[in-house]
Amino acid sequence: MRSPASGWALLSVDKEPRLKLAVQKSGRLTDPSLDLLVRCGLKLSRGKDQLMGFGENMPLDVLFVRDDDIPDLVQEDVCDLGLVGLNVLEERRLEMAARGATARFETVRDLDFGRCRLALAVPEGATFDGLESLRGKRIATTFPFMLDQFLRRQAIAAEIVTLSGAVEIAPRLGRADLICDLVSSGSTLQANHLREVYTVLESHAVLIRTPVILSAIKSEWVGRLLMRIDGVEQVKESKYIMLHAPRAALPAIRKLLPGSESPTIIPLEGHPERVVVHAVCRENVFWETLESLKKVGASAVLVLPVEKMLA
Ligand code: PRT
Ligand code: ZN
Repeated sequence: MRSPASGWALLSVDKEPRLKLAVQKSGRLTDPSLDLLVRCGLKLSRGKDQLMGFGENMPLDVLFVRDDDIPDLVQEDVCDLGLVGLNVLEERRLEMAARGATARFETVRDLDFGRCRLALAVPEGATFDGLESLRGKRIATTFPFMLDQFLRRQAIAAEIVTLSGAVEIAPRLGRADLICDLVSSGSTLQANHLREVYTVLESHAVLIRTPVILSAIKSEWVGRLLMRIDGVEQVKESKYIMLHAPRAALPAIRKLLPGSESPTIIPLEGHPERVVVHAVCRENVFWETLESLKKVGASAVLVLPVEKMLA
């Protein structure tokens, strides 16, 4: 953990009302964060040092940093916005609270990427009969503050072994009885003969903002960015579906279209008993759905991805 305050302050002195958004420089959140920004219409050119990306078509620059630095960069108003994992935010918030300080970053959007969970995992052969089994055990983690809060809430006395990485090998090295670490696919646990037994926190990426009141121009751009993010998040799984169907089959078809509100029904020229249906489905449309649609009389079924949506 580095304190960004003095070094980064130099970057915030320019007079141009350009937004600064902190993004992880190199890690699991980098590609999905940049992908989100591209979908929001941002064209970014990156300098040679790759520390900063310049928004060519929006007054928004991206600062590439370690994810652990993002909460402080934002709450110290060096950056206006930041994209970071909820797990990093929560740990920082609790760490500050332990020192009697209050975190000042504000969460503005929960995002649909960076999904993982902070979970307890025990060696494969070990017995686990619920949280009572944790009593008196040594638990290795890189998130001591979240683990401490969890143990206190459960009124369980256990020893927290704080590590800076490679938590999954701690039980094998005899440094801990079990671990509390981030899990996504579970393959790291499996490879290390560990069994996931309890979720402490469900995490995902979040967009945070500075507590400071922004200038009118910056505020307007934050508003526009949020609206675009909402549009991108809305259409992620959405599909545009078009089909022909007997008018009589419309109630059955409506039931089959996943997450669609009010489909558009258009008469089919020369076929009074048949109609064209256009609908936006907010969920993915699987082959099984298409087969069921065919069974109730649909034909000429087309499924298209939705790129943008503005409510
Ligand atoms: O260098 P920097 O400090 O910026 O990066 P970092 O190494 O601290 O973070 P990084 O890139 O590993 O993760 C960034 C963020 O991605 C995390 O803070 C989480 O919010 C999110 N995230 C999502 C994950 C995972 N999934 C994840 N699986 N972060 C870490 N892991 C690790 C986990 O610690 C374990 O080692 O992946 C391993 C388990 O993965 P599975 O798929 O085998 O279960
Ligand atoms: Zn990190």
